[in-house]
Amino acid sequence: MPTYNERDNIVPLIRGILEHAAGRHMVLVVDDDSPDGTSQVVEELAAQYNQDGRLRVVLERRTDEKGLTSAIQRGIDLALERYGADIVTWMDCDLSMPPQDVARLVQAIVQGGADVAVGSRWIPGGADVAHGVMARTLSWLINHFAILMLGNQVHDYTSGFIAARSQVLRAIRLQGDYGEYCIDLLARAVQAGFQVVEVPYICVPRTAGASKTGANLWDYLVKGRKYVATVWRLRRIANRHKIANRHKNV
Ligand SMILES: Nc1nc2c(ncn2[C@@H]2O[C@H](COP(=O)(O)OP(=O)(O)O)[C@@H](O)[C@H]2O)c(=O)[nH]1
Ligand SMILES: [Mg+2]
Repeated sequence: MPTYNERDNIVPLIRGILEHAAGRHMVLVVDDDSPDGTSQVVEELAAQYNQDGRLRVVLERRTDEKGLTSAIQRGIDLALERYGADIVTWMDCDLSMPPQDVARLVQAIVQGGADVAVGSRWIPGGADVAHGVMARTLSWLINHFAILMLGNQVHDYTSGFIAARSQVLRAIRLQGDYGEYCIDLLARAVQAGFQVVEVPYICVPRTAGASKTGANLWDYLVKGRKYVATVWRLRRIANRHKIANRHKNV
């Protein structure tokens, strides 16, 4: 769970996740030393949940590094190497992704046999009621561009709500600064032959705190430029693979 200034969201989010979780599980929060005191409320919650000697809530407070993608990667590394996780899930910690849907993603892997499960706003049953017309239109545009260039195995390339088997995360490290890591991960997972499935979910407005993407067109365009560049890069790699395979088959 990557957090930056999510003090008022993180506690109800973790409680909601733990309420619906089955099997052996734990919540790992990677907080970038948020000035609003997110780390402190997570530590207090961890003290409540970890009483019987079993780790259910763990805080990793980073002071040496900042950024969404590297925070998620740090969480993945700890989950795999220190805690021996078989499946790692991550999401926005602003309550825009409903905590009860975490279990649905995990089920798609455990029961459905998928390697990666993607929470998707852009398939039947999914929706985005969190964002205004401008943000939704830009998301629609970038996702349709990605579908056109990279294939329609995924309809929400910028989801950020993911569950993946350890095998996938050992094969693919996250790249990028912000949401473009998600396009990169999903496209490379599909290209590598992993089974990627989408699970519809409804993205709702954050109730507390502020978005790190911002709310104006400029903020979206600055981030969007990296998303477009990522799609182009992946498309070029896919083309090169196709040409190499054609030569192999001749
Ligand atoms: N650890 C960490 N988390 C971050 C950083 N930037 C954003 N986040 C978290 O990433 C998630 C997505 O950010 P959010 O503000 O919801 O962005 P939006 O969904 O693009 O509007 C939230 O859980 C944030 O707290 C960062 O630099 N470090
Ligand atoms: Mg968000």
